[in-house]
Amino acid sequence: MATEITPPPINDPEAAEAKATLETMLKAYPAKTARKRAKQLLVNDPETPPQIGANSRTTPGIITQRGCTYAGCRGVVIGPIHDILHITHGPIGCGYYSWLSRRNLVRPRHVDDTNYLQYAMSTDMMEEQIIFGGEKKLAQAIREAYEIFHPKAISIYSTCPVGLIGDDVHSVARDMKEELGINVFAFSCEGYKGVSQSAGHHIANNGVFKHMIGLNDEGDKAEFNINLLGEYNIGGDAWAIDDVLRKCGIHVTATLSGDVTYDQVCKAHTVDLNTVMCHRSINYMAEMMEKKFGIPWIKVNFVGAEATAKSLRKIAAFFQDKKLTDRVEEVIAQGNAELKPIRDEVTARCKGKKAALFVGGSRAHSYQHLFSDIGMETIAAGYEFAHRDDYEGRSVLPTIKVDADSRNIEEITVEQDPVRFKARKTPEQLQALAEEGFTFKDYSGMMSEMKKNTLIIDDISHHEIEKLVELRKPDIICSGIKDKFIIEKMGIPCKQLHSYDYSGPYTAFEGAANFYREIDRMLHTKVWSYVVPPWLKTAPVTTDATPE
Ligand code: CFM
Repeated sequence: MATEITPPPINDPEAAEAKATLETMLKAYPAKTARKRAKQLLVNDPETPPQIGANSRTTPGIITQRGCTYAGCRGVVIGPIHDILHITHGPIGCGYYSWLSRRNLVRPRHVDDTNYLQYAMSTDMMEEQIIFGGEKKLAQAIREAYEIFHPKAISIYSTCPVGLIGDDVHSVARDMKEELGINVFAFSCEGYKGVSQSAGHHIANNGVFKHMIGLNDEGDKAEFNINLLGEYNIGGDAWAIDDVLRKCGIHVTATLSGDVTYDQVCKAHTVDLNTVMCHRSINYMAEMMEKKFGIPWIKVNFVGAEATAKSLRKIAAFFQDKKLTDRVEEVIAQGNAELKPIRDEVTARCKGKKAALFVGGSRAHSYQHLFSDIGMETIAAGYEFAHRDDYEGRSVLPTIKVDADSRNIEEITVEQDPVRFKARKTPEQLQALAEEGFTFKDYSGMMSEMKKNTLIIDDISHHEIEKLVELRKPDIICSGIKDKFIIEKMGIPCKQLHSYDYSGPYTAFEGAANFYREIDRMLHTKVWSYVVPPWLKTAPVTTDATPE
């Protein structure tokens, strides 16, 4: 029996088709699983976004794209800070699989700059530590790492067994901080701690805020001084954004955490505005910095030409400075002029083609802008681990139920700093901004920017991807390494939107040009015509073929 997805559409064949696709996907599941999945498979309505069952546990047995809490903390948010040592406390596998697997690029500023990102450090827990405890081995590893590298700071990450046996990583960090005289801090980011890597982002935000933000009050001297939060420099994205901001005269003190140093993070609280790229991974930090130091935040997006222009204009509007506004307009005009011939050429070939995007907690939304730039429509999209607000918009935040899995993650209490809190705008300035229609924290989520009756699929499974390809035949799918080759064996190109398949950057005007060309190339290479998808193969499969 098919599970009910949405109320039956009245005289809307498009909605009926969308609903039928989702029902076909659900048919293979046992009734209980289908009921749960039905809350995560929706037909979109941009006017009144339907409620989605996001950030819930994946049913065991379903092949998910998700990662673990340790990955979100160590790998995503803190790992890219390149001049502190990152030590994984756990068996060697966790350290090994988080070694250089994310393309958060770094380039040294000076010849004597430190970059530890090519190292994988682990306490290499063995049976003995699992039985008798691993705190001594951890302390020893910290000492050893310090003696070899003399870093400015050391960060420790707990893996699953550490939480199970109860090692107190925080007290080890405190002792070592005292012994070595450098900043040492730890994260209880055991893989099982939350339903996905999203919990690790939250834990990381708390730790960065507690142990790094605010340590150095000597800020950079710049007229228009901002941070770029939630930008990790995958394939050089942060560099492309920084280039365009620099042309406008906007200074970035810290990018959290793409190509960033420990010192930059320590003075991040001195800026006047926080701009947030990836809302999912860093919204906690933006909120905490506002509360403690008075830094307001706005959502930005530098993926796509229109989005880049809109974000630059919004930053300029915040500073209420004519000079800056003029320069921003010049940069936008120049960027668009350079981009236009490429965009036109690619649009002529790609217009009308269909994309589907399943990635992370941010890009499934932002990359739709790049596709619409070249006349392509996104027919289905979904996040791996985002929450309801990333789909439905921040206005639903008060209605999100806190379940046992979210209660597991510490909510730190942040208070206004009695000395360092400084309102960045006077009430009059805020009034003027409001009159111009300027809004802070205005993230409206993915659904309101997608067409009516498009498919929204949260935490998509391999089975559902196969059905999507079979039934809706997208011309390209953006996803990750776990799906890439399954999709390509079905004759559909798959662009990896986590790692960018060795290329990038894809942000700002420069990145847009790169992406248009890449999609054009992938769509039009002849190789896909040689692939026969499994459902069109008629030859019987035999297992006893005699070799010639
Ligand atoms: Fe934010 Fe990211 Fe993403 Fe993310 Fe990620 Fe990533 Fe991502 Mo892979 S922080 S939510 S946990 S934009 S690693 S740089 S590509 S899943 S969509």
